[in-house]
Amino acid sequence: MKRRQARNTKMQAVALTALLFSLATVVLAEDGYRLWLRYEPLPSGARPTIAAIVAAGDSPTAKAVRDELVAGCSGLLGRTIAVAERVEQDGTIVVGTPKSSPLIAGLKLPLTTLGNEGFVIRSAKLNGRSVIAIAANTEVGALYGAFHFLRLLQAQQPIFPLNISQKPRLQLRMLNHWDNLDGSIERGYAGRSLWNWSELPDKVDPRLRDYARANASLGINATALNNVNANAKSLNAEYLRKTAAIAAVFRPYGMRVFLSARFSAPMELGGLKTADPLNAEVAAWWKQKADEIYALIPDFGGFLVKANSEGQPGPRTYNRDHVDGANMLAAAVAPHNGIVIWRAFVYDMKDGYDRAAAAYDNLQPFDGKFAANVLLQVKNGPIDFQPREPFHPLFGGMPKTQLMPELQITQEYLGFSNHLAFLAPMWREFLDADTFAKGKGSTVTKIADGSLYNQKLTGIAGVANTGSDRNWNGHHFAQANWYAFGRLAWNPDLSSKQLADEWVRATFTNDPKAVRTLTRLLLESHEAVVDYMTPLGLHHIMWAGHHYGPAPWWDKERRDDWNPTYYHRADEKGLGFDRTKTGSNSVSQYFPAVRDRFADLRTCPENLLVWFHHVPWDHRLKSGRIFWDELALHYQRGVDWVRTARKDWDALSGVIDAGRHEAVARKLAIQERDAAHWRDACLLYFQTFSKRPLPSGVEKPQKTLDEYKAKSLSW
Ligand code: BDP
Repeated sequence: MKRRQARNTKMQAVALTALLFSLATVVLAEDGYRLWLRYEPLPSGARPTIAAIVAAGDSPTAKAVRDELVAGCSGLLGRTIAVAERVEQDGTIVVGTPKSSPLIAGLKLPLTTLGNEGFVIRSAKLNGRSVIAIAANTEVGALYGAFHFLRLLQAQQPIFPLNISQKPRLQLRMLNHWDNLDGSIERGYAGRSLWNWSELPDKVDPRLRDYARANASLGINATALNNVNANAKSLNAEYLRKTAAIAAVFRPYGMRVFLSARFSAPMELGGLKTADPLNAEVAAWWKQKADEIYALIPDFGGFLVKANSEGQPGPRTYNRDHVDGANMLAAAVAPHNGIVIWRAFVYDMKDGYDRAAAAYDNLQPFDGKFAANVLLQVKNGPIDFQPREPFHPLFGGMPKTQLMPELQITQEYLGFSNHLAFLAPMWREFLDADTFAKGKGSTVTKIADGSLYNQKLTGIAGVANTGSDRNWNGHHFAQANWYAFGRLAWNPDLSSKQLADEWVRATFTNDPKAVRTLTRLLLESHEAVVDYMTPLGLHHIMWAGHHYGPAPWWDKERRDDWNPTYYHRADEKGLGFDRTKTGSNSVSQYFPAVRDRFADLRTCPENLLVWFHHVPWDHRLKSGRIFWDELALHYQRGVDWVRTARKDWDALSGVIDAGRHEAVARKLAIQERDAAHWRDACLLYFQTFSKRPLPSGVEKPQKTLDEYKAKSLSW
């Protein structure tokens, strides 16, 4: 009986592998769907010995582990690697937990400090055979271990001998989807929402399993399904059943579901007259709602809340404060071990106000007042996901509050899914930033991972760039940002170079020359985008509303702080927002060492110059050039980079599969057009103030300023 079972599993594995191969070569010929989980055969000289897979357990997660290892190893080694009952050959992979697998239990691996998600991968001896043990305390840990092992294979890392032990540094590694219930995605550039609300719960798109696989392969363990500009309907009984169906698909992959909650839902859904958080009926409504949700989704993560921001309702609507609101919701989910993620993206506008100071002013006074199951989610910079921002002063500024960074993976301000911009270097800059909160070395990473202030609950969120496009992200290279976010959430110390290298090898090719070119392009790309969009500290000069392309001249928005002119303040003297003592003084929100460095024009990093200073056009920079010339040369440098990148990419034709090569080439052509447009429009406009000629080396604008003003760039 047992033997027949084993034979069946073996036959299933063979069939599965055959199917995967045929899908890979026929239907799915390199359209990007398989992301970094392509498992294409390694070069024949680079295939290690793997004989079989011994995988214990029958749970959906154990099955996921088995399926992934079979598909991955078979694909990479170019032959079927099947499931075996016992260890009979050298090079057998043994995977499981001490509970599910007597073999793993017998190895007595050091798992005690690895928690619920960590894993060990180790070369060992069993039955006199050399094996690779992938072991964890939980099956999800084993799944993470399996994906890590496959990553090593894909990157052609040596796998004999192995002695790896890992656990995630942050607890909540989360995507935030800004998906609306009608299928549209706010700031989404890769098609429609992946959640087919109208078909759920009866029909669940099989693609959701691949979404969960991709996330689990990186260690992402949570996802908020709906837009922070939330519709109360997502909390009604009908939608909760739909969400439960999604949660069921994600569960085996270790992913918990969160929902964005509209603060006024008790009125919209419950018919109450108020949503005042101190009103007993309101609190009772939320408690009952939480009970209802947890009855359907026992491992529901909790609520993500955008309150009193950009017109959303919140406690302040009822003359209460952020703590009243967050803690009331926290009490509702606390009995179920739920979490409330309260967003700090709050920037009420008063006259003469500096928006960069707003979140700190609004939230910092509440330090130490939030409940134990509340996380305050703070964007990386003080304004809004600009191509370059200094770190947000709330990091380090709220020692008694559990903070969690919010990054934006979707490229709202970075050329949508048209521009190649690898964001790992930007996130590294943020994570490495030294807040000096407890002296030198108080980096954002140490605040996020809880080590600086002993923060119990930790996390990081990324606003997702996924959609229904076949390649998930619109631009093949935008997949790298999803990848890098997930990997950094697991280990915020990973270098951009390692991330680029891993991703290129798994996603495109192991060809050494191509790997070198592609990693270089990735690593240079973000700075190039900054150069042609917002060099030297410029920010928020995008066309209002859609944020694609430049409109530094724009001053017609209802709110002053939605206007580019508010941010750059160009005049005949110079350019930039004075945030020092002579201006808004919001620089004083940073700790003294940082404040003093930013506040002095001589020590301020040049890449943030006009973020903090109104810089005279003829101010001399380190290069010896005056500010105006340097600005113009940065714009030109950005354009030049895209041109070279196109040539580099063209030279890879034949090395990269035709489908993806052509798709990326088309995107790069758009990027070049856009970069030149950015340069010309911005320089022509700023020139009306600087009244200086373009320095040599900067090309003549292609159109007149009026033409640029008349029509926005189209995407
Ligand atoms: C801005 C977006 C807007 C979001 C908002 C937010 O333009 O669509 O709703 O952030 O984060 O970046 O709430």
